[in-house]
Amino acid sequence: MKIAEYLRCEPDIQWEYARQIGIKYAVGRMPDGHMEETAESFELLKKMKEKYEDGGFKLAVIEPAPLNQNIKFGRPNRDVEIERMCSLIIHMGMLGIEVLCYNFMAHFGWLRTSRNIPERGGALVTGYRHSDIDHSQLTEDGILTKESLWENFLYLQEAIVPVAEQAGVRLALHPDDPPVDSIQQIGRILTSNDAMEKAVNLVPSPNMGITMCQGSFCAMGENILETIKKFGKMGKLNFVHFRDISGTKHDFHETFHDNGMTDMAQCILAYKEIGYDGYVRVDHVPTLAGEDNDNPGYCNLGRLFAVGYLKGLYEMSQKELAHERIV
Ligand SMILES: [Mn+2]
Repeated sequence: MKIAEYLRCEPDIQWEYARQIGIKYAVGRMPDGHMEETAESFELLKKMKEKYEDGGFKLAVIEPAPLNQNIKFGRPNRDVEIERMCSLIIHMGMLGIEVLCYNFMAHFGWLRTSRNIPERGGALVTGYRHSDIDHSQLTEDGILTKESLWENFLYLQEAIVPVAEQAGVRLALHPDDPPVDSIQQIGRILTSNDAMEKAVNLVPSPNMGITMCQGSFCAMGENILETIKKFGKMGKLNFVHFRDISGTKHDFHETFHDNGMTDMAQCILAYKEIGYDGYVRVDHVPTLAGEDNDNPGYCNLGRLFAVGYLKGLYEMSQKELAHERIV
């Protein structure tokens, strides 16, 4: 596996840290407020790629996709958004940007009800408690059923999967986070191992796969090792988010990477076993002492710890002797 870091598209201190801790690959985020034009313009995406290269990183993954709520709700103007996604995929192919990480969460993206839960030593993490939300209250988007979501997802897949195949880009579908049935009567469908399997096979293609967001699968209650092996053996692992939680889908909080429910060392060995050679990035991390908590999940110190931990496990997994000892 290749260890990447999620880096905003303007050089900042995270870029410096990433260089210093030996990261060579970037998961790039198109500029906020300009995602749409960047997706539509080959020139802008090319410039973005070159900026990462100038910083010492190969831009390997784009996350997330540009605006796509109309697609998710199946609104009449969804085709504009679909066309834009297709342009992005075609441009990515031309520029050698290998993977697009996208999701199919409508209205609510990754959602938390708390952003300052104390974890080890008082480090702050985010959490979700389903009962903290009044689910009888509708949002301005009203009701969205799971059936509609599946139909709308199929409509999207029929459009983008052949384009991705043609462009040589891999699609990495992210599961829902939190993986609950619905939030304020907005349905959610990518909430189990089976649902993810169904989703990647709706429009079959070797280019279609998943983002193995370990924290999301963990919240589903799925066995993470089996999930890695299952999708790995199907050739459907296109990207990995390395993250952990504690709790259940209806009540969980995030954790340090060495302090959650999952045996992370065994996960890395499972990726090795299935021969995963794609990209992995650490996902949400705790906010540590002295850091402001304005951007929970994405502060610097926790990332440094998490990347170091991931690099250590990865290096161990590459040594056969260590492999025998751990297993
Ligand atoms: Mn994730």
